[in-house]
Amino acid sequence: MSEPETPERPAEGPPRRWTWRDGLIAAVVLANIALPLSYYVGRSDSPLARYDERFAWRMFSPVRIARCQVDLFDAGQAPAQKIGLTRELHVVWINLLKRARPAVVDKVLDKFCADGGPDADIRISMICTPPDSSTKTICDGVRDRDGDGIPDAYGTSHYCDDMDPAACFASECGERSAAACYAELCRATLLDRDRNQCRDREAI
Ligand SMILES: [Ca+2]
Repeated sequence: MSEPETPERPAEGPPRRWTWRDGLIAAVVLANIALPLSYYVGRSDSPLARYDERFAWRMFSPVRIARCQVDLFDAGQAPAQKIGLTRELHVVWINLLKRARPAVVDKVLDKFCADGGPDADIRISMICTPPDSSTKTICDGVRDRDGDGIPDAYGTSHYCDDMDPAACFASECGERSAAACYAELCRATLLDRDRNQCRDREAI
């Protein structure tokens, strides 16, 4: 009886070398991790930076639904004149302004400051809904039809679980009035009208 034949092991070739293709793939993967990571780590202190999610992982981000009230004023004349944005800017720029895109804010201020010459005095007011406002019942509105001091939204909010509306309101706003609580939790002033943006551009 003959011995079963042992299959021959394939000859081992030289170890695989790192090619330029491997380097290219690694670079693309690294860039796709590093770019979004920069939104979460080492982000600028500017209040606008949180709203700039172009390179972030934003699948579940509430920032996308945040909206801002933006007004520009020409204070180089007295009294200061509100600038008609729809007359001066394309609607796409206005929509991006309302999403607090820092690069867009910067370019818009560049334009109006340049238009106004060396003594230009352009002010901007930007008040936004904070990204986490969608999880706060008070941000659904302060209307109180029955006049019991509790905003009506607390009667239907799924954030209240088994709490009664008064307890739910107190758990979110404490001793604050509905109006004060709304102003604090649902409206964030990102840019204040008090500053001449043409003189202090590095603040953006
Ligand atoms: Ca009520």
